[in-house]
Amino acid sequence: MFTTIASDDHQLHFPKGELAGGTFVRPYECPERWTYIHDQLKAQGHTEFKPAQPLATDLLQRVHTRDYLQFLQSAWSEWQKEGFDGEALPTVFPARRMQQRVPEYIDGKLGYYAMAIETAITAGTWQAALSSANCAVTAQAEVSSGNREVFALCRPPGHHAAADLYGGYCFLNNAALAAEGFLHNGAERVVILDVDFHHGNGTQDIFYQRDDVLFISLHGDPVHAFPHFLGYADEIGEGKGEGYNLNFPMPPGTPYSVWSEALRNACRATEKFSPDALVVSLGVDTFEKDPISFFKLTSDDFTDYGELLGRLKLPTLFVMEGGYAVEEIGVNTVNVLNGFSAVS
Ligand code: OKP
Ligand code: ZN
Repeated sequence: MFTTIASDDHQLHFPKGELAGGTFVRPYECPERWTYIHDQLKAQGHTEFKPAQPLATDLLQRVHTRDYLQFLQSAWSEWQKEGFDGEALPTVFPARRMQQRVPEYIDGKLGYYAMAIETAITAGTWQAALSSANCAVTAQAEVSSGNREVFALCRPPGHHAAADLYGGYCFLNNAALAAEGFLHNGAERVVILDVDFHHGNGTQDIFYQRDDVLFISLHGDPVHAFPHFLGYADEIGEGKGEGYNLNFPMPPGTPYSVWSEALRNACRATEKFSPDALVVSLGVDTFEKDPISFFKLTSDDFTDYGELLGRLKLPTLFVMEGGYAVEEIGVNTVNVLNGFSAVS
């Protein structure tokens, strides 16, 4: 039986609008996602839930910059101070040949710290993002103390958030914080395996120059898929991090037969690295019916790859990322955990 670390505070982040296709739509990343997963865990006998403990500030600062954390905490009040009616969204960016310095006015700050504009900041965003990070790190501590079946039901997700960038529904990088937590608790090497449909640009960037965390991501080719500007196969790491970043971009329509071959390669690379812990950035937006993604996994495929992960026999933490076919998000997520349990 899996132990789930979850927090009700996720519901404090519920933006009304996401800019998609040129209009505001109800955000794909919505509170019911959490509820469907929560209910499915209970329905399938994963009935142990534990609350999140507050994480240490110095851990937070190992992943994110101080100025970025300060920005996230004060963005909503700075926005409100201007008397704006809507939710906080950026409109202007430090694009090529413009200065990379932090302005004082909130419009400028939003653009400076954003990597995408679909993600609104609202009154409860910071508290929700922090609760999500707390879930990841509390769950990591649970794995470090010997529990072999732990799931961090994080919402909002984290893998697009870099040291000083938010966007793609992400604010704090939950998986990166968990990896840092493992290192802090004595691990020498950690693998972060990102199976979300989207490339984990934030996680890649955070560990790009390091050889103690191997980042592996399977995702929609950025030529066609968000986040578009990172996630190519030639991104292999830099400096002493060279060789410790591994991307598997795949084209529209990719079926499980192809996707699972990439996962087998990822598992071989993981074994070769011989990590002390594995963090799985678990997004289930690889599902065939996902409304914003283009892979073709079926619900049974999730069980199958859960088994592949279980066969690694590593201390493993599952951290929730994306998945937007809300009716099936619970089943697909729990299928991965059940597959893992069946063999581990
Ligand atoms: C977050 B996670 C859709 C464009 C994509 C952002 C997607 C963020 C995905 N109109 N918008 O990796 O699941
Ligand atoms: Zn995703």
